[in-house]
Amino acid sequence: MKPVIITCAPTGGIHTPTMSPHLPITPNQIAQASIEAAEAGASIIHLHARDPETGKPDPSPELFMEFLPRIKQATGAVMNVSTGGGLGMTMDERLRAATTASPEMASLNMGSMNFGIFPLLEKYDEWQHDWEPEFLGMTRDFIFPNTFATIEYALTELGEKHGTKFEFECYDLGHLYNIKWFIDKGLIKPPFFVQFVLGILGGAGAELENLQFLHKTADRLFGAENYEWSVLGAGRHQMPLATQSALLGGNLRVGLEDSLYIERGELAVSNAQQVEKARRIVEELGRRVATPDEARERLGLKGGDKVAF
Ligand code: KMH
Ligand code: ZN
Repeated sequence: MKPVIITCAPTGGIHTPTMSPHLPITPNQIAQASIEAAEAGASIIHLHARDPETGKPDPSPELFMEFLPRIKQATGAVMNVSTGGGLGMTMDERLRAATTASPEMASLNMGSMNFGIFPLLEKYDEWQHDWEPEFLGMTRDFIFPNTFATIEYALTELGEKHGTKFEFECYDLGHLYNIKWFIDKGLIKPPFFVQFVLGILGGAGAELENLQFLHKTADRLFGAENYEWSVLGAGRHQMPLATQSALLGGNLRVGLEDSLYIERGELAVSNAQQVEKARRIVEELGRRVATPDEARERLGLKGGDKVAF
């Protein structure tokens, strides 16, 4: 089996400051968390930005530009700029940081869907900021829009024009068929990277059977030799699914974007702590962790010297 590509997503746009004192918020904190995660074994860093005062997800390229060069200088890691952004942002807002930074990788969500994070409301009695309960609550009546037109726009504006390659985030079976549609149109070319996202309310549940079926379907649609696959389990499913992926020959993603915990009832004190745990699991299973350059090679990335930061 090939070495495991570990992606770390240090902050995301889903969890809010009340939920953990360890969630990186400021550009400084995001840079520090990313550098530590890379040192612990993550070869790809999946990045969002937040308003440094309120912690609210913020798409401003200026914020990204505060941490991207710092992480690049301190590590060899591949920088992956999210185009998922924060729930409720327009597609233009979601793309702006990536088209400004011209990174080696960007995320791309492969279908429109319900994206319910409102159940988190019940877990907290008090909030640090008013925006937090409003943001979570609005997802009861929210569709995360990723239409064919917007996906095509990202594939051309970012993929074709910047040579950026994607972390194709697939939350359900139909999303694989959407990838296939764009392969047939010539807009997605191998090698490409598929992230199976399991356990989001609105997408497929985090069961092993789902992962196996998605993986089997992807092999059939794309050909196993044409793509790399990875798994992200939301919340308590994070480490169990990461372990399953390592067992099945896949890659994995951890980070506080996806889970705030290191084990049941215990908050992770850092992103690096989750990367270290994932790495221990991988190595116990007889695999090793891929270096950033191995990830670049396998994913066909343009190289860290061809970005705009
Ligand atoms: N937060 C994850 C469930 C993105 O940034 O494009 C999905 C995600 C979206 O990573
Ligand atoms: Zn993300």
